[in-house]
Amino acid sequence: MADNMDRREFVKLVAAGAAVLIGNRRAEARSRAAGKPNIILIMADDLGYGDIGCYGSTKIRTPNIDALAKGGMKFTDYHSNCPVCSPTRAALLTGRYQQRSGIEGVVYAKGPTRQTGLALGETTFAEVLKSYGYATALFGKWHLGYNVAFNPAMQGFDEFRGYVSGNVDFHSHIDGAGFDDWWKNLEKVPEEGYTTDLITKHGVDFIERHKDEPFCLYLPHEAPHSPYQGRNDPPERLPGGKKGRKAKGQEIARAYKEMVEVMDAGIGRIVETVKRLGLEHRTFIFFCSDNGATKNGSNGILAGHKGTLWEGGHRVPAVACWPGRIRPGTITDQTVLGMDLFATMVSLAGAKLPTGLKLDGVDLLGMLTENRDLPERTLFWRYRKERAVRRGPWKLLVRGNNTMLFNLDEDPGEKNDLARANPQMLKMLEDELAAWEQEVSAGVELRA
Ligand SMILES: [Ca+2]
Repeated sequence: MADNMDRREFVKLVAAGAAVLIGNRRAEARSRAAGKPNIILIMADDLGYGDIGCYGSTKIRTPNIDALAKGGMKFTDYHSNCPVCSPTRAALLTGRYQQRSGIEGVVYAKGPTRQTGLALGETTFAEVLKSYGYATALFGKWHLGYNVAFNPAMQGFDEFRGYVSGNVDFHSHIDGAGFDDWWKNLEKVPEEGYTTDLITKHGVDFIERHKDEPFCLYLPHEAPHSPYQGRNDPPERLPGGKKGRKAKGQEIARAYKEMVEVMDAGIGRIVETVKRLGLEHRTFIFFCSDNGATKNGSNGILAGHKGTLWEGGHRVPAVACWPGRIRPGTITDQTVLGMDLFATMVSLAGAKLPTGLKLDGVDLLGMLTENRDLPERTLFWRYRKERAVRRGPWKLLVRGNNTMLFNLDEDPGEKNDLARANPQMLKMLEDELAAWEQEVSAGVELRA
């Protein structure tokens, strides 16, 4: 340090130099990513297999999601990694079974899990895309840690507006434990409005600001998760722990329908923005749910609901749209998991995985754009005392002491247990499950 320069000036100079270096690196990455497709990943919360028009709902109208399906690909066998929120999101963000990051259950607003979250050492798709020059944002629900140390801004998202808990009051934005939960990056910054509308507003604004560079926009919606509130319903959770009026009976069905339809209209505004800016042919849009519906929604022909490993707990709607790349009106019955999206997004961005990072999910790009078959694989779910294994049409389902086997091609409603009729298949899937459980519980690192 020069004698005539005080310490503060010196620190300022070093900081300015570092900022220039970081800025240069970002600019370099941005120029490398120029011309790469944009990514918009939209996820509903607790939306069931029978809850939208293109999946057979006659009660709820979803013309905008239906139009994405018509213009692209509809999945009949897409699954969330878990039948509840946080583990599904851990798998989606990391591209690996959530057992590897230790997020096997809901990160609750109350109790000891409030202090936990997705470890910063985990690599998220946002971090990979950001390092490759993508502008990244998350508007909506995080649910992978309450503490600011676990904030999305620490996990690769340039911008975050939304909530970190499992759900907030759609109007007051108070979480289930009574805390205000509306953030702008690392700070709580309140914002007036209906959660679904705010998510759409920030999404539209982000696309407009980033129309000239590749972006990855993640929009995890709150709809149709409880509390059941439409745009004009009163808040249920009030400041100071006071309780407002809560929807009951028929009001729940009415609010549920409105919640899905307002989300659908918001998706319409996102698509309209993409089209208006001329980005339609270079924007990949993926829509899915994070787990099956509760008893207040519909899982169509499927058995069970959120929180169970019956198909209704995790087989959910999913739609991909990318004009010019995905053939319109395609319906696929290939088995896909939420954790596959990481590898897919990295692939379509032309990016590379960080050295040594190995994903459980597979790249869907060839399947999406050329209708190629995915490699044969065995897939696993584990939640509380339930286990499920899929190989082709076969599903092993373990619920406590009850072990069942179904052929989902013939019996998607899981009514006809074939465990006794097909002991070889049962044994094979049980053995694969035991090997997988040993691998993930032994904490065998996938990093090479
Ligand atoms: Ca959920």
